[in-house]
Amino acid sequence: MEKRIVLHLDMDAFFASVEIHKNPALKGKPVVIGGPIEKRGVVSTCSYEARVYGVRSAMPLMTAKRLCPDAIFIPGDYALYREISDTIFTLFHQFSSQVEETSIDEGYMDITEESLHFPSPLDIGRKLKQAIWHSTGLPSSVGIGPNKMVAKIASSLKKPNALCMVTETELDTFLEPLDAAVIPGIGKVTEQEMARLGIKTIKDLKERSLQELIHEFGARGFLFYNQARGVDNRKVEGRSSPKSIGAETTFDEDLYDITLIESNLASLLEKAHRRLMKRNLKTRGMTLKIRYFDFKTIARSTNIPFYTNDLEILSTRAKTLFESTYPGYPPIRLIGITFDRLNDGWWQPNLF
Ligand code: TTP
Ligand code: MG
Repeated sequence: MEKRIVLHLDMDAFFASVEIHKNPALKGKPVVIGGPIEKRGVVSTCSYEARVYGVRSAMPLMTAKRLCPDAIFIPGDYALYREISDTIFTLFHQFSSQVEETSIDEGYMDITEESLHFPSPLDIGRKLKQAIWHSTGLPSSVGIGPNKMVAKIASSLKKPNALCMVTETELDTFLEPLDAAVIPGIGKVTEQEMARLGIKTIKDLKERSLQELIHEFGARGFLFYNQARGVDNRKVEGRSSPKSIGAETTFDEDLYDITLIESNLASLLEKAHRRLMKRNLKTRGMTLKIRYFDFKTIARSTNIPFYTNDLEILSTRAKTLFESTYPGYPPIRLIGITFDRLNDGWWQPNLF
């Protein structure tokens, strides 16, 4: 594998930082996103001031309240975070042509080529952080390394407001003293299993033979063996997810009966929705396509201010879009509905 330089960006306390930027009176205070407190729910994220008290993402709000009674609880404004995320990634794409968005506030870019134009790759990281700061007022952390794993560890270690680079020659001295649990993919359970085997640091992990690791962890043992040596050959690549998902149908004969067309549209919508669910995706955009009897084809789009996979919301939107598009003539030959602006929804908190 030829040498690469990979940059990882992760915004600091993203949702909380947006709220603090919006209302500077919150600066320096423990801020918890997720609420309102009397409803059941979990912490989406919290400011670093709240983390001192042990508050963490995905923790029940009641627990957060107990740990940090003085925290300021703010219900999330998801549409706003999404919008700011779009701004951040628009900037992100300006720094490299090889970019991979991995969540609402996190992504990788391959800067092997771009680095040739700067004294150090760190300059790219610094410029990126500044660009984000100037256009959003938000703090971010950047890690740079010879691969994705090292870049991610580098950005997370010195959070918040980190800018950290690890070169090939520094790899061993950087990794060895760290807890094995900093390796992405080693969760609580694996961490405990490793502890049982006397493995705490990456150095400990490195001292185990490949055979032993495979014996203990199966196929993952091989992965751990490589990771302990700072080896990670995953490429930075754009989403493999589709850009859009939809369904369309051509009628046996051209239709102008609105009720009939609407019921066809409803079943197409359900079909497209099933495809969305199957791929575990959500959408915030929808396009209606209509081809008339004379093959003239039109497309009308609508935006949804948040990602959703809710059938009812999508059905209502589709119906409204159709009603505002089709006046009852001319006869329709083909109709289709497409969900675009897709994203995985794993990080979307329940409260939205
Ligand atoms: P993270 O990057 O994991 O967290 P963060 O940006 O808040 O804090 P850090 O400085 O440690 O990076 O997630 C990004 C956003 O995604 C976060 O601000 C809120 C949301 N999120 C949830 O809603 N639920 C969750 O369980 C997690 C982990 C994140
Ligand atoms: Mg983050």
